[in-house]
Amino acid sequence: KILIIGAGGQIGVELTLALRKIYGRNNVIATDIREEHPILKEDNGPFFNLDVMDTKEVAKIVARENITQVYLLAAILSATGEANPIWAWDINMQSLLNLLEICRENKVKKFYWPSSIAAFGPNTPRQNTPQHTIMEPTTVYGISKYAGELWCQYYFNRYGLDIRSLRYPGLISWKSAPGGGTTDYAIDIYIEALKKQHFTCFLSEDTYLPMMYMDDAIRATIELMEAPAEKIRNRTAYNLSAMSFSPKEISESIKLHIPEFTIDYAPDYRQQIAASWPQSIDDSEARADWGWKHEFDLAKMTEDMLKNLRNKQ
Ligand code: VAH
Repeated sequence: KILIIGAGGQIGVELTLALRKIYGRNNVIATDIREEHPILKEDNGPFFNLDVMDTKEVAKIVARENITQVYLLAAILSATGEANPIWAWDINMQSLLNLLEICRENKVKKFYWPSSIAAFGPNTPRQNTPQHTIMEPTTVYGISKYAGELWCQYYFNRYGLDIRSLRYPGLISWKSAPGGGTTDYAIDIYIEALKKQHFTCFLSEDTYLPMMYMDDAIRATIELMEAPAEKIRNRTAYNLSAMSFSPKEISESIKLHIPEFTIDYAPDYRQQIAASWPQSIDDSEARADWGWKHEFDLAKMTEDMLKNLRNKQ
């Protein structure tokens, strides 16, 4: 059985639905500290309220439900993390350490924990950022993701725990709300374009960032987890990429569908977070090792986002 922790989050909701399609609804247990997400309620699969920091409770569920795979998606993201650094570090790190120990003790077969391009920093080469390069993240979220990658590699090397991870770019989705990220302007812009035909962007117009449509991110996660263990060369986290764009470029792609759409820019504290991250990512090792290939570019994503957001209204 599969346990998903943080199943109510931006990635969690869609990953839960996707895994249930593959493994069967009752074999994928969704948990979250918040009450069950409406989309999961509708899906009517197994759900428990669970605080990832309650180690005893987590261990009880893993043992009682004969869990063989764990997806740990609970985290405090970059923008929120900067407002509460110690709290964000504690949650992001202690949750991972709790689960690494529980998975080791219960001989869980596979463990997934997401990293992020936030694990890179301002000294990292910013174009086509390589898989192996200078890290030195400058946000608490990024520090926790880089430290977490090294802990994952440690548990693989020392205990043989089959842990896998991806350095997600900014993820764009319409089904579930984002949670305090710096890249979330790229979600809000679509919602505001439909509602008000105008958007005030908290990043400057030429802020290039690596981005990915959620459909691609979910497929990448499942393809990574289903690849034969011997193909996995990186036990920190794989670089993963689809596209890079700036607020100016995404607004142009929206104008093709909503000609009256206008945008203005009011960069805030999230500008320097974005400025510390790469502008484009080299994911050739993911493509070579387990056949990664993205499907959504900016035009295709904009079309899909606007179509789905219109239907959702
Ligand atoms: C954030 N969406 O903005 C997340 C992600 C690369 C960005 O880690 O914090």
